[in-house]
Amino acid sequence: MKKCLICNELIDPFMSFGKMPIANSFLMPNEFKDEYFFELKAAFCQTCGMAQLVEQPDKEKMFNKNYAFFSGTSKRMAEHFKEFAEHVLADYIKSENPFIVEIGSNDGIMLQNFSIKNIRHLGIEPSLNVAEVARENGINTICEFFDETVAKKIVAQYGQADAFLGANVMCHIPYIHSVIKGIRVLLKPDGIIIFEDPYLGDVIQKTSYDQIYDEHAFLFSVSAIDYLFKMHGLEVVDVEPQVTHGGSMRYIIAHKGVRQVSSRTREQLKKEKILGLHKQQTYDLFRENCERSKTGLVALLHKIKKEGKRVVGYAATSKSATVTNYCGITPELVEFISDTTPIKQGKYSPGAHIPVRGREDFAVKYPDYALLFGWNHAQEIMDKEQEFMRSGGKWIVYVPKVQVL
Ligand code: JHZ
Ligand code: SAH
Repeated sequence: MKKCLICNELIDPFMSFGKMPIANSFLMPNEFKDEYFFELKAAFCQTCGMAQLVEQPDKEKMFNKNYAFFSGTSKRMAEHFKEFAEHVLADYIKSENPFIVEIGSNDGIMLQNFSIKNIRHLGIEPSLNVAEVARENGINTICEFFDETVAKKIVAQYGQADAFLGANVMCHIPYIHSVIKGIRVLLKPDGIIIFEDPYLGDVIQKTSYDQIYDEHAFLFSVSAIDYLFKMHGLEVVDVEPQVTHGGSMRYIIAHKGVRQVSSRTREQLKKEKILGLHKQQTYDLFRENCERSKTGLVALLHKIKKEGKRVVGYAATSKSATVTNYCGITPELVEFISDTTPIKQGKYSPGAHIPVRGREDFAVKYPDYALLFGWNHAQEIMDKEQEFMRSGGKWIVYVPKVQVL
């Protein structure tokens, strides 16, 4: 049995999704034979309540100079991070010359909102290609994996931070204790930690099992995050549910005793109890829901294939690696995946080896169905694909249930 990454107690997986590749490793046919796979197993710790992967590939295999996810591909997300940055400045920053630090800053989608106002900032981004996009836009970025050692270097060079921010990155880091020790060194005594990640409650309620893939070492809940930060003399003082990425939670954390804990935090903790996030049987039920979703999607794709209709995937998301590999979706069922990211185009999807092509190929001859792998961007995508729908094209979605729209 494996040990919990948070509290070191024994954990037992509640489900295996089978062999999985690196979700953001798009490849060429000559690379198929050496493709890396690991077993994607998820567990829930009965002691501290943290949902986590049992095995995760080395960080350099996932985050490197060829990282395929560029945050700027979604306009809606750029607006979201503008609002995030404005909220931080309006409600949490008091000092005159603040210093803002963000980990997992990627192409600078969030920090650009600080740099444009000439606010002192630093991004920490280990994937060199995306870090370089940020640097080209004048965003101060170091190319490192943040941990306690890096935190000490930052303090020596820049001094302590007023705010420590992160989006869709804290849940990616299995060595999270070192990250939190680093935050303690880096953060001013009255500083604030604000980060957001896909929320376990939404994943359970919507059976959005595709949030489980190599990069997501954890699926956070308020109770597990509070447990974890309290181990380090910090505490959750507020929470703000978000609609992004299919349902996320923003955590606002401070040194213990410095700020009042909001009633919203206590209410969310109560909701988690009602939802049964602390119970093993919730995860057993989730597994059954995943299996049902898989059976339904596979049956639908085979039925469409028999009718001689065309299906194209829409958005070669990281999440789609779990769906295609767990459900066994091959290029026979899904002709290609349309995606706007240049470095994914002309390559093949990890594991399932479905060709990835630019949006032009989607628009040149609309398919009968588009399988919406970017379901979390449904609004943004459907707004720009009106023509596809007018041509009679239909969407296939699988969250919260398999259906044709
Ligand atoms: P999207 C990534 O997940 C990885 P992914 C990571 N682990 C994470 O947690 C979240 O981001 C934050 C395409 N697209 O945002 C572009 C279109 O083609 O759901 C991208 O390839 N057309 C860090 O990969 C992909 O979708 C469009 O109109 O699951 C991004 O997918 C839009 C809006 C997107 O993230
Ligand atoms: N914050 C952006 C990017 C999320 S992608 C957004 O929400 O869109 C996750 C990013 O975290 C990747 O760019 C990856 O390179 C980075 N990352 C992974 N481990 C990290 C670590 N230890 N320290 C800092 N960044 C890390």
